[in-house]
Amino acid sequence: MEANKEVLEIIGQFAIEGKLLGIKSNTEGHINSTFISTFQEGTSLRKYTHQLVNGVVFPHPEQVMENIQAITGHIQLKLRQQGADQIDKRCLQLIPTKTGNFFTKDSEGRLWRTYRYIDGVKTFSVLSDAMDAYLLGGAIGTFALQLSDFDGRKLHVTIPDFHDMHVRYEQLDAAIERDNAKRLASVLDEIGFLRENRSRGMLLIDELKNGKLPLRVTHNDTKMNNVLFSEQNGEALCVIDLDTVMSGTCLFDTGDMIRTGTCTAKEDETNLSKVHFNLSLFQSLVQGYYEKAKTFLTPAETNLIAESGRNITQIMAVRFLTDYLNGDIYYHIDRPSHNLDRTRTQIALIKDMDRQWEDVQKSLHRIVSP
Ligand code: GN1
Ligand code: MG
Repeated sequence: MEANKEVLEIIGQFAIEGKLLGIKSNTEGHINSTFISTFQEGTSLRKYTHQLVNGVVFPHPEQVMENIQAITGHIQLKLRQQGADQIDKRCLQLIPTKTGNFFTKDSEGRLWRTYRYIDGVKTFSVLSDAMDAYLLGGAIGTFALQLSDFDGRKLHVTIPDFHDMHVRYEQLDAAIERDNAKRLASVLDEIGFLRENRSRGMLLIDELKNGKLPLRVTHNDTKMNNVLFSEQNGEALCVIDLDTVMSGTCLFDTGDMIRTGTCTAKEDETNLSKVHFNLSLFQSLVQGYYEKAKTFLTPAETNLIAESGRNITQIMAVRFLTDYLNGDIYYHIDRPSHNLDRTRTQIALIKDMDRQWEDVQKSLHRIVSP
């Protein structure tokens, strides 16, 4: 989507002081449409993030906003109580409209929101440094800790069964059955691999449903580029993209952190010889996470941290392949093979985890059972 007159009109509805200098579109996310504006207020420049929430992915976007308001309020209060510095950089902050709501709707009924833009930060799409991995793990662990006393039952379920592997496999089965995009013949190897791994993939969701894993507040999209790092001192400041905050097992979040933080290539890399699982980054990620989360984690959770990385990589392979077979109706794509490329990187990553599995487990146990 372009930064057109309609976007300008939407931005005008939010309670922002000063003069608009410019807007540009940001194409990083796979789901929502995002614009960054710059305003001049007196002598200072202030930036804002405006987002059109994808109404197909989130059929009840008002509920997404209620969840975000509740958890950002909770985290901001915690930060204030702790006397934290730079609170505006450590938690997303919604900007209200001129009439005091946290969103507005456009002429087609679609929901728009505005956040204060967090400046002076960077994100990673591939990690190479163990210290960054340690800090990333710390940020995800801190997020979980900040919300460990928030009652997850108060949150809306904005995407039902989001991390339910049974449901994701049923969606894949249906996509195979329909073969809408006539792509089935080209993905038989990928389907074979995912079918072989089907029953192992059910472990997390089954342990959650049978009560062996506790229900907590989870972010559900802790991929590495949803963590903002300070450009100034490299500190991991803030976990963003709160759309999928719901209740679940914290292993969904360790899993996505491991999936993205240990992979030596981008999620959509086409040269699979670049896709590896980096064990030393795994160790640093888990160390960083565990130091923050050990006060609340149960043994059942800590024991499954490595498995969670494999599990969430698998669910993403299933979801990308499903979308490829359905004709790319869910994720934004820039090329016809985009969802297939994403599927293949996920499978390559699982295969490399498996090659190193014994060491992965040893590494986990060195950290969690000193
Ligand atoms: C989507 O918000 P975004 O584009 O970062 C997806 C996540 C996937 C991710 C894969 C609501 O996240 O579940 O892990 O793509 N979000 C939704 O890159 O489906
Ligand atoms: Mg997201």
